[in-house]
Amino acid sequence: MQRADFDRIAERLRNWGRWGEADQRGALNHIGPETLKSAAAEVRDGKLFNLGLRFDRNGPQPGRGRFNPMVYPTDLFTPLNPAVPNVCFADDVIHMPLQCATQWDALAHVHYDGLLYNGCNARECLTQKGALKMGIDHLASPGIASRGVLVDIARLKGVERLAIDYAITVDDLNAACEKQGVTVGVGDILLVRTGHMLAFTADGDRGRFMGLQPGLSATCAEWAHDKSLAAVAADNMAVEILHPEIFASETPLPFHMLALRDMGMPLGEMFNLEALAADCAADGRYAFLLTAPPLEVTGGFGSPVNPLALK
Ligand code: UVW
Repeated sequence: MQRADFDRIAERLRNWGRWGEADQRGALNHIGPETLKSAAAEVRDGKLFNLGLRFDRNGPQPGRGRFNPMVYPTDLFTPLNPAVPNVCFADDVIHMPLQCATQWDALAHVHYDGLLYNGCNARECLTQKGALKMGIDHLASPGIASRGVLVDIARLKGVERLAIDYAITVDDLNAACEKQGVTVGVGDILLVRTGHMLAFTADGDRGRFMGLQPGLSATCAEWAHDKSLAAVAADNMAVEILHPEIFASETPLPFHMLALRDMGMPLGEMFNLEALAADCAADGRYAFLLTAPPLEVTGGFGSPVNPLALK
């Protein structure tokens, strides 16, 4: 995408000031009491789906840059009272990038032209102590829960997984909603299934999972804006398509920039949608209650999350 085209879209989508000059929650402001009540009303069958990957050494990171979590016991068989040695506890510590597996991107995660969401100056906000503004803590309190809607683009296209160079279009999103008989409403969180997760969970191919991948095209940000979505999450690493031509352009990661920086819309990555998608296809219900609270890491640029879908 040429920078001039990107700028035209960015200007139309920009939510700066919409929820006040001091706002740090962005599109999550779309989630009001009505959205939460409609989300709760989607729980009818008592079904629960865990959309998170495990946090351990066998995670999706292939070993360059970000790494997989390392968990060490710090106490094992430690007596609570040395005088009573048969009553013990175990504790542990984890060393991990906040971005290594299923996670939310904070609004501070990306920026361009020196500015973050709501016009925050990146040089002033992004510090060695973390994000002084737009950190994940602002998304974590009071948390992220809403009505979730799954759009299964792989199923729409009749494939197990999309080809790695497939860019999901606005037409695809509309066609999936129509085929699935679901509408998205104000404050909903959209979950996009590409099938790319299977490169990791079925094939164990971390390099492929974290490499070039299918995902949303930049113009899908306009759809998300016009639908007043609160957040978008997907089963790949980047939500958007990762393609060499886009990386080489003037606007690498354009969906990230439009969503996080211009719209203030959080992105959820590496959500494992396989079991949920199979169930949605079986019962024809693609909407559910989604709870996905980030950890309240002060100034964090992201957070691991263990999202749950309830139907
Ligand atoms: C980057 O790689 C910058 O972002 P993400 O992990 O959010 O895709």
